[in-house]
Amino acid sequence: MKNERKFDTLCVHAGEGPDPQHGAHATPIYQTSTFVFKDAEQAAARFAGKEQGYIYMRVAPHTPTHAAFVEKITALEGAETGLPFASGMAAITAVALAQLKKGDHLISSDVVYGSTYSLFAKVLTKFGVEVSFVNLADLERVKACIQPNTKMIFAETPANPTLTVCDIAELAKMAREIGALSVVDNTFATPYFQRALPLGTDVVVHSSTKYIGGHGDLLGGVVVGGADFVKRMKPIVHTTGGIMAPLEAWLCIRGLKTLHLRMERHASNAMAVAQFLEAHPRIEWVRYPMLPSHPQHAIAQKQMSGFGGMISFGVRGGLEAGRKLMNRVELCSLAVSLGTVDTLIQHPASMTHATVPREVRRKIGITDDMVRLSVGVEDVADIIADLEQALAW
Ligand code: LCS
Repeated sequence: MKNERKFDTLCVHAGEGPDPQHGAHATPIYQTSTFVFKDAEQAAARFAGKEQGYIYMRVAPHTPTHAAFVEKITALEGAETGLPFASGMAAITAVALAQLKKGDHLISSDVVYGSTYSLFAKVLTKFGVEVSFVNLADLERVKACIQPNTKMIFAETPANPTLTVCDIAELAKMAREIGALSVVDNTFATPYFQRALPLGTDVVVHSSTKYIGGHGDLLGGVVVGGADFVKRMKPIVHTTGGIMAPLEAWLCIRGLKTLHLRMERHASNAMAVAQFLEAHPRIEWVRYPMLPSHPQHAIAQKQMSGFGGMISFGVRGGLEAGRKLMNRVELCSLAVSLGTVDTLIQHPASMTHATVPREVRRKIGITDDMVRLSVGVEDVADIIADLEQALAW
């Protein structure tokens, strides 16, 4: 019965129930570093993995608050289990460390969040991992990049900030055929609009800082997937220690309770804003997966049930015009991050993707004129009015 419940019901209820000790309705925050054992035998059994239970906050399942968050996001993604992290970057790092070793080859989307690019290009390569950045929307190019030592295909879709979309099912199939791990960063779409695991992907990662938390007040990450891979990740997590804090786990639980409501509004607002921008004479181009002008519109329609709240666009007049717009907005906040209830505007080339070398940015379409908008859940008329006044010069 529990597993048959609909997505919106799982958002509200999955992983939660009255606390068995006092009947608290909201999941309590277990702010404790350690747990007291009944006796030395029980402690030994827990350390040996012979008895399930809590040990110490760094060790999975961490605390009951973490366990509730993991159970909720696991239910929403259709996963077996998962692990919570201190940030999206800690989550991606742990997946890479669990899967890759010296001499292995990683294929990644050429467009990824700036720190993901740096992790792959500058950190993993230091430890002898080979990395190919490829446009994953071009399956022939991906096929041509496969090597006998390819052990992981990492897809960010829709990608930050170009909103490039790749075919999740085809990439998962390709990875399976060569015995590599397929990973999808589902931060932009969330499980409300896109579920990669039922399409064959092995592992899904999120920056829960974004839509999962939803209110711009936490930093977190999460990995979900099959029990075998998560089990393989645990020694990495336990020794590197980049786990989520209990308050953050609780904020993620609270955020997920309204994920379905927020995502609907983010998406309908974003559609209206994208259409407004596309028709505006000062706007050179707009990238949003719902628009037929999006290069992978058909793939987005096939694998997503909605297109989210992220838009990128260019203002006629290039970087200077984009700066002018960002300096003139009043309701929108000039800030990085995304997926918050309020609308955020930023410039990828000098902010979120400044660590990506300029020639790489140019090649993959992170142009200097690009402005990125994370459309919030305000009244859309106010968002459009703000952009309109900011573009009236
Ligand atoms: N994956 C994606 C798709 C992201 O957009 C980000 C952060 C991360 C992973 C890393 O997550 P974090 O460690 O920050 O929780 N993206 C950001 C952005 O576009 N602006 O600021 C952060």
